[in-house]
This record gives sequence, C-alpha cells and structure tokens, in this order.
Amino acid sequence: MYLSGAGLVRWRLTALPVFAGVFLLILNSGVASGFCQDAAVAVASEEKPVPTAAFQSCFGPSLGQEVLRSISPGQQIVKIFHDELTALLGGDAQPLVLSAPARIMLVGLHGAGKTTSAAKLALLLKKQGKAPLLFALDLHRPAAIDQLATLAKQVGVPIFRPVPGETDLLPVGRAGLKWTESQTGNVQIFDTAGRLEIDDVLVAELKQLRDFLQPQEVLLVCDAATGQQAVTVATHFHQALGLTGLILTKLDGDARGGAALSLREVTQQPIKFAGVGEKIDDMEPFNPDGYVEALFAS
Ligand SMILES: Nc1nc2c(ncn2[C@@H]2O[C@H](COP(=O)(O)OP(=O)(O)OP(=O)(O)O)[C@@H](O)[C@H]2O)c(=O)[nH]1
Ligand SMILES: [Mg+2]
Repeated sequence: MYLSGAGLVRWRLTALPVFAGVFLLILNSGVASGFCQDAAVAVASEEKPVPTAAFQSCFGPSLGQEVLRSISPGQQIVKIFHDELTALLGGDAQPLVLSAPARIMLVGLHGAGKTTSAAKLALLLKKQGKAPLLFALDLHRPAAIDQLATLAKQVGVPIFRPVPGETDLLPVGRAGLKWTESQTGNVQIFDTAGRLEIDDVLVAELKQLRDFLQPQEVLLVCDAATGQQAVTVATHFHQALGLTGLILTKLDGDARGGAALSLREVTQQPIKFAGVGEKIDDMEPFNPDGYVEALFAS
C-alpha cells in the first residue's frame, strides 16, 4: 500500500473542499473505512463550505447514473469517489513507449530519486526480458556517477561513464551513443543532474540533451513528499521539455498521495511508475486503480 488517507485529505482540502460533504455522507452511512473516518474528521475540523458547482462538475456525471439497488447509498458514494479518482489519475496503467532506439531520459530536482529510479527501472525492464543500458549523465555531482555505477553493478546492467572532469553535456551524450555501438542493449536509460530548485541553466542544458537524444520518454522524477512544490516543478519541466510521464518516488513515506492527482492534472501526463522504498526492487508500474483501492483500504 502506498497511500494514506491523510495524504489525500490534505490535497483535497486545498484543492477541492467539495469532498467534505461526500466524506461525511460516507461516514454516516456506516461503510466508512479508516480512510473515510480520517477524512471526515479532518474535513469537519476545517469547516469549509461545499461549493455546489464544483460538486456538480466532479460528481455530476456519476450522480446522473441510475443508483444500483443492490448496494447502499454509502457504498454507492464510495464507488463514485473511487471511479472519479481513478479517472482523474488517467484510468489504466500506462506502459512505456519503447520503439527502437528506445531512450528514456530521467529529469527532476536534487534528491527526487532520479539515480535510484534509473537503476530500479533498469531492473524492472531486465525482468521483462529487455536489455537496458545505463548512462551516468549527471556532470554536476561527481559522486552521482559512482552512485549509478554501484547500482548498475547491483542490477547487472552495463553503464556508460563520462570521462572524469567532463562538464559539457552534449559531447558526453554523443560519446554515450557511440558507446552503445559496442553494446547489445536495447533500452537506454539516461540519468541527469538535479538542482535544489528550478534553474533555467539546468533546464536549457536538459533541453539540448533531449533535442540531441530524441528520447521517446522524458520522465519527471518527483518526490511525493514535496507536495505543492512538485506541482510547480512539474509545470515548469513540462513546459520546457515536454514530459511524457512521471515517476512518483517515496510513496512509502509519510506525506503520501496528494501529489499524484495534482501532477496528473497540471501535466496531463500519466504517472508511469511508483517508487515504494529504498531497495533496488522497490519500484512498480503505477496503477491508478490499485492506488485508489489502497486509499480506501487504508
Ligand atoms: N524511501 C524511499 N527512498 C527513496 C525512493 N527513491 C529514492 N529514494 C532515496 O532518496 C535519496 C535520493 O535519491 P537519488 O536517486 O540519489 O536522487 P537524485 O534525484 O538522483 O538526486 P541528485 O542526484 O542529487 O539530483 C536516496 O537516499 C534514495 O535511496 C523511494 O521510492 N522511497
Ligand atoms: Mg542523482
């Protein structure tokens, strides 16, 4: 399980207080899970009004459906809530687009989990019968190259390492592609540098690299704990780089959940993977339905 009710509640309270009424209805209906109780208590303490227009836009289509007679009104509301959230998150799990030469570029802020996710992704792809290659293209933090090399060894995947002291990203990218000629891999995963906050120089550099590599996938790695900051970051990276998806990391931590909905909303791109721990196999394809299911079970 990678989502707590409290995390979603925090998001909903700021984004759409309309759920207040719904939570309270669920609670009163006697089918409330721990999550709903958390939510109802939190909502009750907020004393926020329930805007009718927002309620209609969110639940209108569902409420127009004929009410199923076999389940109680409370269960019906839980189902509507479940279906709406799943739809908000994009419905089905979205696979990677990997046509040859398959290239995946990972971008994001410092500490978001790019390097770790690069190796986790390599392992996942390897388990699917692919032959991934890793590229250490963080030239800003020398330790990042060693970090990826250690992880690459752990997952048994070849790694391209830049010449020490190299600072110019494009020639390194070019050397990386040259290196692939001696390799048999069929999916290339590029780790890149992060920054403490959005930085125009970094983004311009990444843009150049993206133009050169022409990756099918540009995935923003986002720390789930960063909340609203993640939304600003995602907006900026999406405008600059044209993201094709996201990896939401640290969903095993305390501040979980809310960011997923906001990130999806501002980028209109799917969350493709979820980081659920520090171990190398702690990453899974992001499944909106399972995510919402976990929410109701918490
Ligand atoms: N609990 C948990 N920790 C994670 C997860 N993903 C990454 N981490 C940890 O987060 C820390 C930062 O991860 P990195 O992969 O180094 O992050 P980065 O984005 O490459 O950071 P920079 O190279 O500084 O830009 C490490 O200690 C990871 O083990 C996750 O899904 N869950
Ligand atoms: Mg890194």
